[in-house]
Amino acid sequence: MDAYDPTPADRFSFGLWTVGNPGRDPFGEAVRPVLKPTELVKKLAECGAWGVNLHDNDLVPFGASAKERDTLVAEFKATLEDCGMVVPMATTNLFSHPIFKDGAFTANNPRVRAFALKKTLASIELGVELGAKIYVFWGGREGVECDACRDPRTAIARMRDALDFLCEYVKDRRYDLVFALEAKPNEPRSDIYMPTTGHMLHLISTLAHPEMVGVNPEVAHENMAGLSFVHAVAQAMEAKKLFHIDLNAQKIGRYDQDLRFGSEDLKQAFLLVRLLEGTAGGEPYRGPLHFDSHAYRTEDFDGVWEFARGSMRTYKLLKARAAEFDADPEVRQLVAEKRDPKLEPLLRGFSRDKAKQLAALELDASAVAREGLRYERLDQLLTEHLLGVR
Ligand code: GCO
Ligand code: MN
Ligand code: MN
Repeated sequence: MDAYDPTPADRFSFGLWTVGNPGRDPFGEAVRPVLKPTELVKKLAECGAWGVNLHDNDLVPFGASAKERDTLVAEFKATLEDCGMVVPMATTNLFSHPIFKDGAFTANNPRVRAFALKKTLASIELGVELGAKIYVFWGGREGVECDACRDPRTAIARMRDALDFLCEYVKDRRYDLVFALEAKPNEPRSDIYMPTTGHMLHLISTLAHPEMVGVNPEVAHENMAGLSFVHAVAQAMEAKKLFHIDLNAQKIGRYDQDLRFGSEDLKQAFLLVRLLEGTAGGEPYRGPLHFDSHAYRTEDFDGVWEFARGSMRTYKLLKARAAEFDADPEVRQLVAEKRDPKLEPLLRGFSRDKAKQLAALELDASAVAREGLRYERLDQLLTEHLLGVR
């Protein structure tokens, strides 16, 4: 045990579908047996996790009777209690059953949309019963291959209708539950609607209850789109909409790899942890730190628990490195904000007078442009902190 070993105070969570993933892929069968949800909870607790998240069908198989459901839920709750684990987030599987082949809330057939809503209502009940405070919406199949099948505006409107309906439901039931929307650009569909966190942030601003809805950005998904995950998360934080986060790793331009957090692009992972922890002085994120990732298909169950511990340790290692980086006097000096008490008041809060002063401003653009900004030094310092030599 060292300072980087996870404890429940670190707020780390895993999905049942993550450590429980048997390693099936489009080209090959499962390489690991399917463990019972209660077994997964016990092992996660042993690894130092705080929470476990689930889709409805990770716990209650599709089509189970009410009696079977209640037995499974009771057994699961008892195990959570024994292990001191919580369920911070729950979600609905709206992608596995063939009925969802054309999407769920955005499908063209109203019977599919009705089934998706009905399934989500039941799944919200399950989540609330297990104590979840966050409900994630990942529109796995809310997209197209054949784009001519509907006007994309119709898909957006249908998604809005579903979210508005479900917000009202939660309010009507007086549940202490918020929604978090998770974007993904593609996979399993060729194109998924509202493909980035930015798209989701805009959709939220058009909802009937925007205050109840935030985002659940995922490292892999923003990377698949070739975008900066750190910037997406920062925009969500700035908008006070970072309700949840899916941590993993991904190479740009590949299929959704869902790799162990920090196992690709350590620098982005460092900058992400720095942002989430507020070591540079910004407001930190205080929600669950969820790993939505899978162990390599090469692993047996020892490898899976190695993967789980590794994910959490890497986060804590990066948190320590980020704190040291931001405490480094040379770094502080390099990132210190330039001040200009005469100019700064002109830059905020329009008035005709300020516009006039700006028009009359005498500024030697070439002299300003000649200054070197020393970002090479700053970036090298980051690398040296990351590699543990400073
Ligand atoms: C994926 C998604 C999912 C969701 C999960 C919870 O690419 O498969 O990331 O893992 O996060 O369905 O909503
Ligand atoms: Mn995810
Ligand atoms: Mn994913």
